[in-house]
Amino acid sequence: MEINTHNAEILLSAANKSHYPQDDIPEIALAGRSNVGKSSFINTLLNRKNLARTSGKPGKTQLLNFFNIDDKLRFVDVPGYGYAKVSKAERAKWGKMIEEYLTSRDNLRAVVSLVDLRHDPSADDVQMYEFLKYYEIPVIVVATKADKIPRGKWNKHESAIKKKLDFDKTDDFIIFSSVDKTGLDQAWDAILDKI
Ligand SMILES: Nc1nc2c(ncn2[C@@H]2O[C@H](COP(=O)(O)OP(=O)(O)O)[C@@H](O)[C@H]2O)c(=O)[nH]1
Ligand SMILES: [Mg+2]
Repeated sequence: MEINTHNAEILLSAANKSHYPQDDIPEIALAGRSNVGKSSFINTLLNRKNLARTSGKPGKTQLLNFFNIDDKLRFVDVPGYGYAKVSKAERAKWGKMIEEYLTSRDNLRAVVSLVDLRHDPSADDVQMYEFLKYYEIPVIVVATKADKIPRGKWNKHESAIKKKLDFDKTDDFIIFSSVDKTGLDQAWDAILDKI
């Protein structure tokens, strides 16, 4: 499929089902802990400096943000998890919103699950991955900030992450950097393969 990535815009923000777009355009959702590099990933894929806001204030976005890409594909930015300063009630609301989207959305083709290549996945990362596997949602694991560790150590970090996640070999695993664009083509290939 030919997609003009220059033709990208934020479409709407949704708190629940009633706000989701109603059509058959395929969606790729993006999930990860706050500060993992999710907004940077979206900006890098769409070759934009600041379409998805990269902010120093994690946990601010509490809605599902839908990005329209050339009327052929949507990215759905799921608010980051694991932000300590969020109340229990807010966390529960967040959980319900994500669960509703992930378990009921027919348009959803795959979830890009972002983890930091430098660190073992957090308990939240593992829980998210298990959740996606349970609901048989295809996952593209994107390990971010690869520029921060030497190339010679990438394999070791990849293995550690896969072990901790109990990684399913039918999923994709992509080492990524929004600084030097490592993994950019691979990420697009994996996404286009799912839609
Ligand atoms: N070195 C490096 N920094 C990154 C990368 N991706 C994101 N960052 C930085 O990590 C911080 C959080 O990024 P952001 O995209 O806002 O994360 P989000 O909270 O997951 O949306 C920012 O300071 C980014 O500049 C990357 O690939 N390499
Ligand atoms: Mg963000």
